[in-house]
Formats: sequence, structure tokens, C-alpha cells
Amino acid sequence: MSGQSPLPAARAQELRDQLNYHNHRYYTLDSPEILDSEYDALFRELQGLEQNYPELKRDDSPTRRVGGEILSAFESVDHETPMASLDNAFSYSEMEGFERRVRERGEIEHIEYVIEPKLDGLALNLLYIDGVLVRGATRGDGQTGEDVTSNIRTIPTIPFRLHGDNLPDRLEVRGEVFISIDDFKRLNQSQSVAGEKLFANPRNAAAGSLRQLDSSITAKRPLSFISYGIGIQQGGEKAESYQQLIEQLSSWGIPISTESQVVSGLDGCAEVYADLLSRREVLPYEIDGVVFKVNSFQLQQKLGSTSRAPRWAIAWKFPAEEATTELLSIDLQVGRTGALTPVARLAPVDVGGVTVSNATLHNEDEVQRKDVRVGDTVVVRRAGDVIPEVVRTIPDKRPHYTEIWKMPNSCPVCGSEVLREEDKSVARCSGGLFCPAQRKEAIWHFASRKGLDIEGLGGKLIDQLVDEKIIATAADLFSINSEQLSSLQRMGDKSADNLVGSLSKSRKTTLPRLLFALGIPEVGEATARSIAIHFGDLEPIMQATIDDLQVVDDVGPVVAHNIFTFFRQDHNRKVIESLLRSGVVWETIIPQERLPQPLLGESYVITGTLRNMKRSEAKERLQAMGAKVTGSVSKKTTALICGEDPGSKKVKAETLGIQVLDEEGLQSLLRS
Ligand code: JCF
Repeated sequence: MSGQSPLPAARAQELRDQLNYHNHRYYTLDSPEILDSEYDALFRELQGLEQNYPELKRDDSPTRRVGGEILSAFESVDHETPMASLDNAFSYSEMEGFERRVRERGEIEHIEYVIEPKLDGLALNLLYIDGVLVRGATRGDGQTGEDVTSNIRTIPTIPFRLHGDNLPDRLEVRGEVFISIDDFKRLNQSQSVAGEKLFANPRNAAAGSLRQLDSSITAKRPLSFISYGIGIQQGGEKAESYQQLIEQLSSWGIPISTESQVVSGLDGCAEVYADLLSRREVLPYEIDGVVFKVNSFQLQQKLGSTSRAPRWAIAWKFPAEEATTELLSIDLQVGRTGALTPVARLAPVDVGGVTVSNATLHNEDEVQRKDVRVGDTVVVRRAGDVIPEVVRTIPDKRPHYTEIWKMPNSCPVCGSEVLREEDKSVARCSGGLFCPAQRKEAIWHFASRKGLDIEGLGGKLIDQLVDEKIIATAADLFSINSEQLSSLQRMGDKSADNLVGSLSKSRKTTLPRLLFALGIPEVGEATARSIAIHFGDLEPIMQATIDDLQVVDDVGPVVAHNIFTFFRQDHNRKVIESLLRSGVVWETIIPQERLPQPLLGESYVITGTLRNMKRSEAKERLQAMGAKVTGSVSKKTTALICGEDPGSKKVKAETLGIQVLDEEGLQSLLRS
């Protein structure tokens, strides 16, 4: 025969073996030995042979994986041995109960368990006769299922033929059919491109795919399979433990869980449970708990089964992450920085042991993307520590009266205009100082070091002042008296007096500081300074048009619009009036180039406490006169300006022979 091509039958057999082998390497072992193009060439050669010699077609031919058989209904099949289900534990104490029963019935103290993640898919029963896959059936009621053989033949990880010698004559392989999370996302993407209905979750997608009457559709769905045991076994090597069994299945070419491991006792079980729960969100597939099985088959036998489920296994379920409920209304929550978050108010529903009646909808775009409407029945998800969220609606349950939700134009708390920047998903209330929801944050910003720099007024104190209704806006700060302060908790007379003192000092400020302190969205320290220098005083800034504002370096259309809008709002003007009435003052800025610069080229350092002026103010005024103000004394320093309690800088200045000015010296310098 040499030199001649092999007989078609022999070649077909060779191709089937090769293709099945490479299929297993590619899908189950994830380690291909040949190129996709080489695989395709072998595949087409076999397809050609089968077309020319239909008598060569076999059930275990890889060409069967593309599907094609169309059924009118699924036939019923009896499982060779019933498919048990699993008992569930929902808490540590239920798990403890299971473990105690195993120890008591088994009359043994120390027990080994094999654990595996509980996949959220569908149970499948495969029948192999003499190592060849002959049937696949759904679980059904445990006794009788549906024959889905032509569909499961399209699942690439299910071998048509088992590997190795000493195979059982008859073997039922049980496991879970599922779709991985990545595959699910891709599937829904292509459903969406094709204008087809999206699947709600991987489990539904897997169920829908497995129960297709046209197996060529199933072939296009990315189904996976992982085995967790057997039914009948006649002949072949018999395992003595569950661990041995799954290793044996794996050696025959059946995919098993990569997370499977042996643990000892209740402590070991609790440890892997906690570990898998913590990794739940990063696993490649959805799981709803952890399965624990007594490892020893001898002990399994001794424990036996109830009518429903084996006594040697349990599923310790994770807390449910999702529930459905009715969406009663969509409210807006105003954050401390004015960010507006749509929040779903829900008919209270239990999600994993916690009653949920509010869930976030994140932002306007998300509401639109999910098309969530008041009146919808929605799926709520609460995973781990994260805030509950609305995942999706159930379109079939939508009442006829619903309306598309829109972000309102005005803040629900203060009525200010709602602004949304281009390319950003957050909408914000422009109320700033005025909006009660933003009050504390706005006051804190107002008093901060770059703002009016009110010493001794921290976040906790602001909380107290607002909560006790002593102040409502930043302007109210200046009418606080020491009695009001002393009445607060943890506030001594001395600190009350100090704060009143620093408040009165902060009244005298600068225009850049005031402008920054107002908290106009996107107006930071540098922008505030540029605008202040350009316009010189507050009144022209308040009158400026968007075009006027954009003349300033640093100010683009968004910032200009923010500033313009801010000063058009009545309540903001009121806060400013009230600030003026409380005696907040600043010097008009004479544009830099028109200012005399008598100190140009000179360099100063300021140290110690000044009695009549803050160091930052002294610094600003010296800078305005052209001087440089630095942080450390060197030979180049013109003079050290020295307040009370100076530190090492004074010593250094004296050592270097540098002039030292006291506060009077500073005053005359500033008058020069
Ligand atoms: O992953 C599963 N859903 C799963 C189901 C895992 C198992 O080890 C199972 C199962 C159902 C029954 N074991 C049995 C006996």
C-alpha cells in the first residue's frame, strides 16, 4: 500500500482522532499544538470525506460540533441512575449542623472534604458507552430529563471519546453547563449588533442555548462544561475517593474545576468559603456558593442519601446578590460637592439578608442606557460592601404609563440651575454656597487656607455650627459671638475667643481669596487669581459677560459659563451682599503693570508670628511691590522680617550678617 493514499475509512478515522485530540488540547487544556489554520485544513478534509462517503459519518466526528440537526421537540430520557440535588446551607450554623451530622453518622471525628465552587448553570448528564459519547440529557426532575445530544455535541470541551485504556463500559458523567462572564459579555454584544434580544444573565443565556431545537444555533453559543461526578459506572477502574474520581475524569479528557481542593474539618470548609466569597467578583464565571463533599467513598456510602439529596454533600450558598422589586420613584441626591446622583426608591426587598429600599442609578447616562423608568420592575444588586444598584429592568413587566426619565434642570434642594460639563457624566447643582446640601462643604471651602483662611475653624466645628443652626451660610460666620461658641461641646472659652479673633482678622482679605472662597465650580486658586488681577474688583466680575470672562488667560468657555451662571443666581448675590454687610473687605487690585515696584530685585524671608497681619498677607503685599519672598535665609536675602517667637532663621540671619526687620520695619517697608 505504500505510496498510495490510505483508504477513506482509515483516513477518516485518523482525522477524527487527530481533530478530537487537538480540540481537547485547545479548549480543555488551553495548550494547542497546531495552528488554527492547520486544524481547519484537517477539519475540511474530514468534511470532504464525509460528503463523498456518507457511510463514513460517525457520531463522534468533530464535524458534528457545528450542529445542524433540527428537532421538533426534545425526547425524554431516563437517567441510568437518578440525578440527586444538593442540600443547601445558608449560614455558618447550618454548615456546622451538616458537619456535626456527618461526624455523628459517620462515627468519625476527623473528616476530609473536597470543595468546589458551585457554578450557576444547568446540570447535564452525559452517557459514554465504551468511551464514546452517545447521549446528553438535562437533569429534568432527576429521574427523567430531555435529550439534548445534538446540542451538547457542539460544546467544544465535551469529548466525543474518552482518552486512555481501561475505560468503563458504561459511564454517566455529570456536570454543569454554563457560560463564562467574558463569553456572556461578548455574546450579548453580538446579540445587540444583530438586533437580537439581550440575555439577562449568563445562566439564562446558557439555559436558552442548551434548549435550542436548532443545534446550529447552540453551536454559536459559547457554552462551557465542568464535571462534578458520575452516575452509573460499569467496568473500568474504580476510584476510592471523590478526589481520585475527578482526577480520573480529568485524565479521560473531561474538564473539571481548577478550584477543587481537599480541606479538613469545619475550619477548613469555612476558610475556603470565605476565600471564594472574597474572590467571587473576579472569578471567570458566576457562582452562587461552595459545594462540600465527603472525600472518602466508603464514608459517603455509610452516610447514604435521603430521598432528595446525599447526606455526604452540601452547598453552602452565598448571600443572594440580586432581587427584583418595583421602582417607586427616582429621587436626586445632592452630594457635598453638588454632584447629583439619581437614586431609586424601591418597594423594600430582601437582598442577601438585608432589606434594600434605595439603590443607586449612578448618573443620567446610566439611567438612559438602562432605560429605567418609574413603575418598572427592576433587578437590584447588592454585592459585597458596595452600595446597592439597579442593574436592569424587566421589560415584560413594564406598565403602559411609564415615561422616560430626564435629569431635571434645577436642583431639587435649592432650585439652582443644574450644570453638566461636556464629556463628563456628572451633573452638578450650581448653588454652591447657597445650597443647603452643599452647605458644610461650601463653608469648609470658604474658610480653608486658600480661601478666607479662618484659623481654628475645622470640619468638625463647621458640622456643629450648622447642625446647631448657628450658621446657615458662610456669611453667617462673621456674626458668631463667643457665647454661642462656648455653648458648643468641647469648646473652651479660650478657643472660642481665639476663633472670634481669627474671624475678625479674616474679614480683611484679598480679591483672589474671596473669589476662590465662593466655590464656583472649576474656579481654583490660580484661575481666581488671574480673574481678580484682570478685573481688579468684584463688581466688574459680577457684571462680566461670558465673552468678557474668556478674555482672561486660563478661562475657557466652561469656566466662563460657570462664573456667569453663578453670579446670575439670586441667592449667590444675596450671600455676597451679606458678606459685604458683615464687613468682609479687600483692596482693589491695581493691574500689576501699573503698580509701582519699589522692591524689584529684593528678596525677603518672613518668620515668627506677626501681630497685625498674617504672614500670607505680608507675603502677598511684598510680592505686589515686586519683591521675592522665599522660605529660607541665604546670602541673597535682603532682609529677614521677624515676628514674635522666631526660630532658627533669626540665628541664621544674624550669623550671615543679614538685616533683621521687626513688624514696625515691615510696616514702613510696605509704606515706602
Ligand atoms: O457546580 C454545581 N452547580 C454543582 C452541582 C457541583 C456539584 O459538585 C454538585 C452539583 C449537584 C449535585 N454535586 C452534586 C452531587
